[in-house]
Amino acid sequence: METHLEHRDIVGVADAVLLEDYTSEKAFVKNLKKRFKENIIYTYIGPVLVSVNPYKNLHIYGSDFIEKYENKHFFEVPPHVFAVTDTAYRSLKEENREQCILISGESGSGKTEASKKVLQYIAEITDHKGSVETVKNKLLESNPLLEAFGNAKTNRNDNSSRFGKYMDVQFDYRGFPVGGNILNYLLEKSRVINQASGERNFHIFYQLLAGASHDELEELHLKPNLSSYYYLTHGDKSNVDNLDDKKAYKEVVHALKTLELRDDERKEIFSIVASVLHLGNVGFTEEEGHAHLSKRDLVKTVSKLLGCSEELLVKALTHRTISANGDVVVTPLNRELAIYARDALAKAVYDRLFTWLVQRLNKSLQPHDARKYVAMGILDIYGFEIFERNSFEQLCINFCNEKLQQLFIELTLKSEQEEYFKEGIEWNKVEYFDNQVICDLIEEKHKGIISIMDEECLRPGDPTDKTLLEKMNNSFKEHKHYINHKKADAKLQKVLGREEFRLIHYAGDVTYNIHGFLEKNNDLLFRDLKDAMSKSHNNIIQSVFPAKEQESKKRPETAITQFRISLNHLMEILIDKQPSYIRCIKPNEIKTAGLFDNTLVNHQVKYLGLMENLRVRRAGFAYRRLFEKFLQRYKCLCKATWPNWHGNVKDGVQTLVNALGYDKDEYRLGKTKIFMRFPKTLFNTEDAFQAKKHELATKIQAKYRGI
Ligand code: AOV
Ligand code: MG
Repeated sequence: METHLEHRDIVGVADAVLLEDYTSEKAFVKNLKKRFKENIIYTYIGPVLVSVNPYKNLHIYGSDFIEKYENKHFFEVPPHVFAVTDTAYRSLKEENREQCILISGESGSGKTEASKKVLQYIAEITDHKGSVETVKNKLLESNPLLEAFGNAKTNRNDNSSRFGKYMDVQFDYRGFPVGGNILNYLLEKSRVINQASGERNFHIFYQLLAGASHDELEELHLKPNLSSYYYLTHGDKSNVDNLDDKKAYKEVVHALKTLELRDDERKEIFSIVASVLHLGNVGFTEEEGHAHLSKRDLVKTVSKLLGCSEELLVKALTHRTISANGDVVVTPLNRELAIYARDALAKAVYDRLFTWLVQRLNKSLQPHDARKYVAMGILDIYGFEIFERNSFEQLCINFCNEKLQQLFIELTLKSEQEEYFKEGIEWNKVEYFDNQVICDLIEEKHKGIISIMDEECLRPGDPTDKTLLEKMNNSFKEHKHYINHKKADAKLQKVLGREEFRLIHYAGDVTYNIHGFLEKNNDLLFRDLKDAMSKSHNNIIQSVFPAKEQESKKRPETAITQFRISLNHLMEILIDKQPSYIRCIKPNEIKTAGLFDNTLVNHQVKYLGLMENLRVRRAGFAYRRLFEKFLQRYKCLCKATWPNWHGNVKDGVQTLVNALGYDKDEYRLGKTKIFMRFPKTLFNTEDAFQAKKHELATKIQAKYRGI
């Protein structure tokens, strides 16, 4: 990709590579701010797009903008997510290269919105008829659908993605989208049963209660009253000002139709959603250490909605069957364990419904024939997050962001290095912070946090969160990125509690509370419940709780190990594709338009490695241009190359730069491209070109007038 140059914005510079003082973070942030104040949210660092969340609707995504970007060279138009998409799309179409658009940034920085713009652009510039149209609608509508089930209001973002998503859009040889495939990563299912203060459960619960008709609700035994449901009352934030749950429900129903889900499937989905709400209200009393259901009627409703036997469900919620050495023992649960079983069921049912939904969408998005297609992948994950209290889920989410940062480092530095190498140009390496050390701390075999956690989960005896933390504290005593409470005291940093540990992530320090780690990682659902579910008449429930699962003797992988495996698989998919990068920045913590918090932005610029990115881009040569393009544009500036150069194109460029008087140190000629070190060199050339163009135009005008 070539460097954005010709377009020099009135406000700030469109490509940070053009900054005079490119090493200064202050100058970089100042440039972003200047542009942000003028509602210009996009800026490049070479080919990387930096986007600052405007927190207001800007009129920059309409059909006028689509037209402005379609089929234009990256450097001929101002920075935009459409320009990045167009470039990737053309490379896919013309060179048949698989693409991926990698979107990163912290929670609330605008990743999901950016991913939607990418898809919107693709949909608008491709064919508008027939089967392609159907595919596009399906692709577009998969978004509100998955957001309804997988997004929620958090304290960082009113529409926060609580799952990771990688979506491939598949194109045929004409460049028309013919299908798609979605991979989903670890849904934050603990949200189903509990939410932090100020947060909500997944959107769909509120949407269903606000949008379903009286009859529909009646059929599901629901009341349109949020406070009736225990699982919705924790966060104490039922209504979000800018979310219209009623309207969203209609969109969900519409999307289900577009994606060709049948009515019976829709009914089963909503039965399951409703069953979770009822399940939350199931209470227990305890007598002599045995749990009893306090509202038996509710279990009847739940079993009806889940299509399973009431008797089996009642038993499974209050008892546990354990088989050991061929003996089968049924023991009653106490109240605490019964509540645990209930919550585990609610989480499992919802989580598996979500995965089922993704698979169902994939079925609907599958191309009609099995030819080989070229794909453009769009990666939109949950961003790095730090809350007041951080738990197992935050560790998973932040680990995922570490992996993505690792990929960014590898691909941006690697591709840059490769280009110099390929073109035979000398290059000195730029130093940067490599977060591999943090990835290792978390995932290294036999030594990392994940290994220790899994070991503790599987250890016979009585492993607890406390023993896990002790082991981690011991193992990582000397590790630079791991702080235990003793180290924290010694360094007089913010004091850590005895249940806490702190990781120095690439994006900031996060204090995790160990409480619940083992349980969440174990992710245990008693077999009695699985058994009851596997015999369900609800087709979805039956398919997501297969009887086979019961038969398997092998212990399933722990939650974090499954996540690690799927992330590493994702990295393998991504590394083979041609990447485009969108780096999202959050301008303030209060979701407000027009407010640019310098400190906050500074911090993100630092950890996203944007300055290193810029330095690498500038260390060698800020600009590069194919010989043909360079010669074509500037040939009028030299008598020998004007109007046409007939020899070898590299010689033509050499002749031209000699005539332009470039200093030896200012440029290099590679094998196919000219590389320039300073912005000024090309600016001067561009200015000379503009002047010449003007002069020629005036001459022509004068000539015509003369006639
Ligand atoms: P995220 O995906 O990066 O966070 P979103 O894309 O959901 O963040 O953006 C958060 C909110 O910011 C959106 O709901 C919009 O209100 C606003 N916003 C973002 N980008 C734009 C834009 N280009 N124009 C206008 N408003 C925008 V998370 O999913 O929490 O990591 O897990
Ligand atoms: Mg998101």
